[in-house]
Amino acid sequence: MAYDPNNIFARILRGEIPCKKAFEDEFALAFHDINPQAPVHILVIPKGAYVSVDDFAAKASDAEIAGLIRAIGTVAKQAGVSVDGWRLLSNIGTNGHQEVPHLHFHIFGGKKLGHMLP
Ligand code: IU
Repeated sequence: MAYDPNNIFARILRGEIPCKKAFEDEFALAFHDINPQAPVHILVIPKGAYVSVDDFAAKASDAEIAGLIRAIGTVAKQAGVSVDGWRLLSNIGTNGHQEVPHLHFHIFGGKKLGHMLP
């Protein structure tokens, strides 16, 4: 799938649409999901234009990959979910039910989560 530069998360990155920011550095932006599915539900996205994990793994630099993973760890720690545990999820493509075509990781936490089954 080609990257659409006008997808909603690209527009959030450009500051055209507001978000409830949780964290930002040179590699990543994190913001609270508009429709939270858990007491903590934060999305972490790379600053680069990548559709999904597939695209990111194929094209991103090692620095971008390390930066995004480190940002995820920082966000989880700052959100206070690291002690009791949390879940990291990325939906990919049609079968994965990905709605927004800019790579994003969901951080869920703040309660005992149910088992995750397809
Ligand atoms: P998905 O993994 O692509 O299915 O998840 C997209 C998420 O983006 C979903 O949880 C939405 O609630 C969330 N979201 C958002 O936080 N802000 C928005 O403006 C839009 C979607 I559109």
